[in-house]
Amino acid sequence: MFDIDQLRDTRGVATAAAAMERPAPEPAVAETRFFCTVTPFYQPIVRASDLAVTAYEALARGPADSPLHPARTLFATASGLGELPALERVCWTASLLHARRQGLFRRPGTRLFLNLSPDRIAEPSFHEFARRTVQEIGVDPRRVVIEVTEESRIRSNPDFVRSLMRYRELGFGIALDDVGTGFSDLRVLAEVRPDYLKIALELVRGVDVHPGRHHVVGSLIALGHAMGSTVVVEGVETEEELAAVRGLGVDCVQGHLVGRPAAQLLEPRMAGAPSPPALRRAA
Ligand SMILES: [Ca+2]
Repeated sequence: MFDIDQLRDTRGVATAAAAMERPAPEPAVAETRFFCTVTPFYQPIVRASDLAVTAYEALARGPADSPLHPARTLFATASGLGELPALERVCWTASLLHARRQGLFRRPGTRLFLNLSPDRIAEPSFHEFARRTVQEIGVDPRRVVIEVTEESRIRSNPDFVRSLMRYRELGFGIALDDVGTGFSDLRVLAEVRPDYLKIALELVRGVDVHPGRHHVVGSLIALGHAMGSTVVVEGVETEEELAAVRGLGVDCVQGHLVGRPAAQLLEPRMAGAPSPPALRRAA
C-alpha cells in the first residue's frame, strides 16, 4: 500500500510553477496539489504522409524510481484515496506548464492532447479551472485538444455531451479516444462530432495481416472523414502497420514506431524507434 504522503507534495504547485515560469503568480494553477509528484511524458502524433509532428499527447507518470511511476498505478492509487479530481488537475496543469516551457506552443500549429475523464468533464468547477489555467499559463485553448475515453461513464451521464460542448465553446479541440473499443456507441460519436477520432491500438495491431481489422479500421477512417474529423491511429509498431494505415488514408499516426513517450518533446527520428527506412529519410 502507498501512503497518501507519496502522492501529496508539500511544496505545492505555486512553488514549482514559480521556479519554472518565473515570475508566475498563478492563482488557478496554485489550486492544484502534489504538483511535483507528476512528470508529464509526451508522445508525438505525426502526420501519416511525411511523419512531421503535428501534436503531442501528454501522459502522466509518477515520481521516477517509485512504485507510483507507472500511470496505471498512479491513477489507481489516487482513485483509491479519493484523490482523482486533484490528480487530474495536477496532470492538466503540469502537462501545460512543461509543454510551454519546452516551447511546444512556439512551434506553429503544434497541438497538445490532454486526457480527461468524463467525470472531470462533467464537473462544473473543472470547466472554470481549465479556462483559468490556460489563460494564466498563456496558452491559446485552440492549441489544446481534450481526449475523452471511458464510454460507459459517458453513456451513464445524459448531460455529458452538453458538458463537453462547453469546452469546445472555450476553443478546445475534442478527441474521442480508443474508438473501436469503448466508443462502440456510435450515438456518442454522432453527437460529439469530434475534431479528432483516435482508433484504438487493439484494432491497429496486425492491421496489415488481419483482414477483419483492416476492414474495421478502414471503415472507421472513412466514418471519421465523413464527419469532418482528423483520424489518428494509435499503437503503430511496425512498418507494415504504418504502410497499411497509410494505404487506408489515415491522417495521423501515434505509436512506438514513430515515437515513444518521453519527458522531452522528441522528434520521431530521435524518439527511440528502431530507425526503420521510413524514418531514416528524416535523419
Ligand atoms: Ca489517450
